[in-house]
Amino acid sequence: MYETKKKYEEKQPPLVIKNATFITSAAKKEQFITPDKPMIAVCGKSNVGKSSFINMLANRKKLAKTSSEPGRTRLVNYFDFGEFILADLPGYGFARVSKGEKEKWAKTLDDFFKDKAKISHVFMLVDSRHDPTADDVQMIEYLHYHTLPFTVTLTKSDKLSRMKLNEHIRAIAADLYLAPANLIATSSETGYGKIEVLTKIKSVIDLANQPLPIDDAEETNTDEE
Ligand SMILES: Nc1nc2c(ncn2[C@@H]2O[C@H](COP(=O)(O)OP(=O)(O)OP(=O)(O)O)[C@@H](O)[C@H]2O)c(=O)[nH]1
Ligand SMILES: [Mg+2]
Repeated sequence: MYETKKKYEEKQPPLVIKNATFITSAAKKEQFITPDKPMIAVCGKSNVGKSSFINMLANRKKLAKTSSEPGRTRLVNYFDFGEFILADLPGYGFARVSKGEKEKWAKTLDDFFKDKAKISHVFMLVDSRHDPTADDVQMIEYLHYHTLPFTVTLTKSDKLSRMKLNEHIRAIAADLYLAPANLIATSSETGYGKIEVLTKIKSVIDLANQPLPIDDAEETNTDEE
């Protein structure tokens, strides 16, 4: 496994993350931040590996708190990655919480995604070992409905053989009505898929930083100051 890790990290990354830092946590929309650079959100069911995915990108073990106990991240946690902001969202679909708490999480997620002008991209994480849950399918429908750009990213792929992983990629893609080539398989244990994720992030940042065409720029400048 260590050899594998080395192999993935030897490739030249398209984007170098040097010093990612924690910015703040938000429990409700009044605490959400308005970043001055592209913001990328990471969502998925609880325990799927969102915080580990963020740590993999940051090259840090403990930037985002991880836990084997599902439902740990109950807040929106913002991280500064230099050229972009990453938002670690509360996981959904955790059974062992009260109805009231579930509703609170759903509201936080809804408030977060409603402000879609702030969101440049969403990494929607799905466990590579299992079929997508009903909550995953609902999340995808939600992202489609709100026309939020997203990439389905499979986690924990180190737990499958290469053959099984390819099988699962095809099956999960079919369940979510996506082309298998649009999914990125990752492992925060080995760094597998990290280059593909960074390549996607680089293209998202480049697109977000492109100047607006003149007409659009005039339209968006009509805000009262
Ligand atoms: N083998 C393996 N384990 C992983 C991977 N990613 C996450 N894990 C483990 O899965 C558990 C949950 O990971 P987290 O990153 O805390 O998951 P999360 O989605 O942030 O969870 P919540 O914040 O509770 O919703 C931890 O025990 C991690 O070590 C992976 O790529 N491979
Ligand atoms: Mg987490």
